[in-house]
Amino acid sequence: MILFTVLIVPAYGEPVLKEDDFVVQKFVSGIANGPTSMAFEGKDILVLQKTDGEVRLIHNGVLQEKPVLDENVTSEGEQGMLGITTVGTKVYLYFTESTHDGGKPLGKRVYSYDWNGTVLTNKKLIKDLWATQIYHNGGAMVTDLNGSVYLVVGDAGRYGKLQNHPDGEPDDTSVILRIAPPGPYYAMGIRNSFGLAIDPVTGKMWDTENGPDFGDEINLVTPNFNSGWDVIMGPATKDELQRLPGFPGHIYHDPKFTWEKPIAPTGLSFIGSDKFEKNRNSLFVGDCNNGNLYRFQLNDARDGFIFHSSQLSDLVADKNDSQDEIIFGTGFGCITDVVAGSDGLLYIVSLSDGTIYRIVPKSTGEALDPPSIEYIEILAAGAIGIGSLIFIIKKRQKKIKV
Ligand SMILES: [Ca+2]
Ligand SMILES: [Ca+2]
Ligand SMILES: [Ca+2]
Repeated sequence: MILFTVLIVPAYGEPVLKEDDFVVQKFVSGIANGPTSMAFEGKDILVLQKTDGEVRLIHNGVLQEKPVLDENVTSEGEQGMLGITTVGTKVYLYFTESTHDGGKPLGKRVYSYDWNGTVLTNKKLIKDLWATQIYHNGGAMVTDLNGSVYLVVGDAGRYGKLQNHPDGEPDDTSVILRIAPPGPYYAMGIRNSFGLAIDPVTGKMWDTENGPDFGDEINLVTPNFNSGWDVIMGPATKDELQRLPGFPGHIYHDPKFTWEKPIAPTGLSFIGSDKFEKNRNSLFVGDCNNGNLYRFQLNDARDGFIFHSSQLSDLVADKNDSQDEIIFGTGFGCITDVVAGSDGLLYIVSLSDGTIYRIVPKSTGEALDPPSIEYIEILAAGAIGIGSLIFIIKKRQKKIKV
């Protein structure tokens, strides 16, 4: 006698969008070991795995089994394979390198590689940062409109001049560094950050910054920016401004938006494509604590935000303020990256779900390339005689629902 049951395992933690004009698709799931960041090379996607130091390829919407690179990383806390950006076929990676995965730390390092369509080759050391800490290593990288590459590094537990203390020599902590071509500190006074973005219209840089138990921020990062840590987090008081020793040549600016209660903001992105025509004047921001995707409306000068709610017009989400106006979607788990794709769609990397979600305007219909794909796990369990077998079949199906 054969018993055979088929179960369709329901998808876990499905994201929901607040607007009917868009749908969210599970683009690729089953990314093991904590996806932290992704980047496009043409239509291909390179995605980083935090804890094993692998870079995986998504080709035609399918996660390829063999990694295109496998580095040795420490991964405790906020260490691991952390940041990626590209300049043509040149790929820059930032990670906490070690003797072997989980082994003795060697340093926070940026390497460049060449992408040949199959693997990352020609590894070259670009920047060796002095030490790796369990927390506040930063990680996000970005390329500006001129092709210059930037990296954000957190305070790594240091308290010197770069953290707005009177003493303690600069040591490449709490900064945004121009990595290629090498340049002076672009910004300092940053506690920690997981997000950098370039406005495709103005070319200006924006970041997210993580406060301690208050004061998560979104900043417009002008050249020689001082973000204020560890004297100031969130908008400055007069007293704090007076106490700020500052750093030569660097100018303090308040954030463009602050959360009083921590949300752990991470990746952020503008999207300039025709497919998001109504959102070209928006900045999308992800968080890790609540699984929210936020959308901020830019002002005409694109140097700040517009709010309709009086609660948010003071540029602070105080702990009892409604955030309805800025929440675009929920249920994404711990978002680590938000990326405008080369196909004009918006991609959301979820570390906790091991998934890349994709946001598609309904108006674009099904005529998308590559077609959206979802994985449905069918668990087929059968008992045959005295033995039993469990088959897990991953069946790929084209998703037609738009
Ligand atoms: Ca590895
Ligand atoms: Ca700040
Ligand atoms: Ca407020």
